[in-house]
Amino acid sequence: MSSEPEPWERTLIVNRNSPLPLYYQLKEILKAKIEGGKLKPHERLPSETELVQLFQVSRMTVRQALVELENEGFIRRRQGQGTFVAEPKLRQGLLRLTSFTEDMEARGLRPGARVLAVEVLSGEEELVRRLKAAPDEQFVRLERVRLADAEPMALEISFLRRKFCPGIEEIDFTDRSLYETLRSRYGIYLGWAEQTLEVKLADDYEADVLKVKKGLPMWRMERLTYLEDRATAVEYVCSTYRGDRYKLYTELEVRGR
Ligand code: 16G
Repeated sequence: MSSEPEPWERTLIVNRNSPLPLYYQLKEILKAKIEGGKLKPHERLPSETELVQLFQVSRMTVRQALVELENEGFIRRRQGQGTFVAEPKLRQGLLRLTSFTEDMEARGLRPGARVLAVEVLSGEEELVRRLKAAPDEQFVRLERVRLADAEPMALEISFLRRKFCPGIEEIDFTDRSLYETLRSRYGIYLGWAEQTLEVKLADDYEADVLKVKKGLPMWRMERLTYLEDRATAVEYVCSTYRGDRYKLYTELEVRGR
């Protein structure tokens, strides 16, 4: 009657003599199962009560481990349904100037957007300064929630110098790439960008539009995008990407080799 043991039976027991807190040990054990592929995306985790019994720890310990695993994007908890292993994070390279649409298509995901606002602005000193524009220039502000297979991934607020794309405020960007539109309709080829990255916590507004919990760690990216001359800035973007769905990737080289 002996069959393959359940993966849970082989579970490493938390070490009570370790200086590491029990919740942390439990979290690391669960994380290792997820990262090692023993627990697959969408698979259901044992309930809180079952975890209490399996690991012989308190309910508080289990809860704290689950809260942190959720904040780090390893699991999803669905009200009334249980706890499930999340999809692996999307790996976003930092070296190529790509559009959201290109990034999603390269991964086999369907790109989309929910347009929250489009407006024409003028007399914006801050934008004039950032984009090195003339003081009387107009800008188009486009605010979108970006979707991957209908799941909200990021909030993007783009400011475009209107003189390069007059009338762009009339276009519906629900199912359309901004960069592709700049190329095909306005003959604007973006060639270079500067980007900064910071960490922030989701505020009320971001939590609401991205359907995440307030306080979720987020990547905040600011991008200034230039024409191929690397001198004429066309777009300034402030984006907030979900920290639980993205990991950033870069390559490093030893100098001088
Ligand atoms: C990327 C860009 C954003 C750009 C958008 C255009 C960041 C960090 N990067 O998400 O600057 O506006 O692509 O995407 O936000 P689209 O061509 O699919 O509209």
